[in-house]
Amino acid sequence: MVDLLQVSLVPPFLVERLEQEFTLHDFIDPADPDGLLADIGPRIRGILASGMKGPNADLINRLENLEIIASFSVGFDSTDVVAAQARGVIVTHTPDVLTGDVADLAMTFILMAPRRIGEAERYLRAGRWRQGRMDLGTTVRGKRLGILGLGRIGSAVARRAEVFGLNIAYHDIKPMGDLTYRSYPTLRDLADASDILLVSCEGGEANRGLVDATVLDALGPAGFLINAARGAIVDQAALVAALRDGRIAGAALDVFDGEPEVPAELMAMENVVLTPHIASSTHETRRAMADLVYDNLRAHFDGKPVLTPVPPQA
Ligand code: 8YV
Repeated sequence: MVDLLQVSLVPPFLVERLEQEFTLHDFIDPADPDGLLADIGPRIRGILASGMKGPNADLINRLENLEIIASFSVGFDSTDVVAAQARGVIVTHTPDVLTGDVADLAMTFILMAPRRIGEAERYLRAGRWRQGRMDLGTTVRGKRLGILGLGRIGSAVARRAEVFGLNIAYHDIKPMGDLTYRSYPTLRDLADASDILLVSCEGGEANRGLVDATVLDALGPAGFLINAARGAIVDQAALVAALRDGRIAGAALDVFDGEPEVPAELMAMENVVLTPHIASSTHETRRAMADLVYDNLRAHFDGKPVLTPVPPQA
């Protein structure tokens, strides 16, 4: 059986399925990584990774017989793809199958933050309804939604947001062809022209801190920030400061820089919706992601082309 190194937690049903056809070695939190690699390293031909954790260049380069890294995620920022591809190692991810659920959560956030749904629920549960009515929320209909990154997920959110009467614009590094949505040349211009700013671009070093204090100030005191992409795309300290000082109105966040740690200051804020990276966490989507991880590995080791390779990054 082919030997695989598992560097991240994935659902048990994927582990069980893989274990029927592969030998899986647990490398999630190894007590003695060097000792383990000295023992099994030469046999490892594949790595099982996720959006939370993937192999760095050091690990990739120590596995001389590595052929493929299969990530249980659409985002591949946790894996050093450039190092892998430089060595001819294939990297696969799980696009498309999770687009609908991630877009649904982002659309939910777009409604939740301005309508103060999280706050309203806490208000009721705390028994405060008896003392009076909660303050008013803000309607989303007719508001301007700015999308940073109009890829698969950004476009799927745009389609949903149209139904809710939002006016859509975007900023993307790639040309998007003939779209009815207005494109802004810079993220700052987009933020300036938005009531709600959705972060929907790739993670990774190139996009670290892209949404900084100047972008948040351009969004302004009536603006909301939505992020279900990667925490590090937003300068988290700048976001906390902008929320604390009322320089933006609120935020809804599924991802954090340094998750699962979440800044205590954010947790204490009423005008912030917080969820623990659940955008793709449905039974249906997680099964589909698991199937795609399996299918990619199976295809590769059967000598066939993989289904969903990460395109060349360098
Ligand atoms: C997963 C993700 O939560 O697809 C991604 O990029 O971040 C998520 O779907 C993650 O891969 C699970 O570890």
